[in-house]
Amino acid sequence: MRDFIQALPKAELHVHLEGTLEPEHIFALAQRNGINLEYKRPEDVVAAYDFHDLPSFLKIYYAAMDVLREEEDFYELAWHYFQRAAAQNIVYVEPFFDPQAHTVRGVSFETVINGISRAQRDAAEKLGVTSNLILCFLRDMSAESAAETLAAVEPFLDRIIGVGLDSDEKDNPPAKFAEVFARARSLGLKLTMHCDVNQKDILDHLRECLDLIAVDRIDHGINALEDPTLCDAIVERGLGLTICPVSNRFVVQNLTGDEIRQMLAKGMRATINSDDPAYFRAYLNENFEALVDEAAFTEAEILQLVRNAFTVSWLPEAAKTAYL
Ligand code: ES4
Ligand code: ZN
Repeated sequence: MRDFIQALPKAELHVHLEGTLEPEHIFALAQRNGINLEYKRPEDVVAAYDFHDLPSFLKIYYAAMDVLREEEDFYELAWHYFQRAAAQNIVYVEPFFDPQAHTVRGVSFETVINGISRAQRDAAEKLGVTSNLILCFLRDMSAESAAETLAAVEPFLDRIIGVGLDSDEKDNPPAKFAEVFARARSLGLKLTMHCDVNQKDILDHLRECLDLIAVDRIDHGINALEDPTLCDAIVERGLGLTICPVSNRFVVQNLTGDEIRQMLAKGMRATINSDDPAYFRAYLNENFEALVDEAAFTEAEILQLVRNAFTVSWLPEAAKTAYL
């Protein structure tokens, strides 16, 4: 089964580039940038990964990215991820990045996007891994800050394919960002949003995603299963859901194997993804392997999940068919 998973050409649609920052790289960047770490060795960093819910994860995630300062740092971050992707036979990625997490620290938007874009070009040329970038707004920041971020990206519109919404979902509903997402759509960008498991008001968030924002995809979205009307709407619109099994195991203590099967049975286009692989210690193949080990997923199910990812990707139709 491991060989089967490894050999399949795959797409990944839900991976935060900042969530691919490996402990060894945190140390190398801290040294290069003259930053003092409170840890002595990379193993100590991993030992301090104590996630039991989203806020406990986000605290560690934002603290670590302080080592990312220069364009070269962002280049290396993305380049290292693309190398891992290539090694796992991932041929296409739509990675997220969180510009506001850097601009609030005084790192310019240009520094971030130039480093990442250069790694994308090198990955396409040297590794055969192609990618289209998704800019995520931080939902625990203001709608005004999101609007300013969108304005900052306008000179770089050809470098991103869509916008997303991540960070702490509690009391930060999709409606808060209706205006900025409408503006993003008018600029020709695709729209997606995190609808995370176990958030209160999650069904309201999902309904807002569909009815108010009219998203092109949903990140996570497992709770849709609680409402048949939502499931029907998702099937009817052919919307993809980017499920992250190992991330869910950390954040909500559930791998969601049963729920993924229910989605497939209903014709909902579930896909498998790694979310923050450096933190959850599982890249894409390990997420599939977890489904095999813990929920006995079959080759046919894995194949369906991989095909779904290409189908609901934002590749041009002609490019998709090459993979399907
Ligand atoms: C995230 Cl697991 C998760 N949830 C929400 N926002 C995020 N950003 C990075 N990882
Ligand atoms: Zn995520």
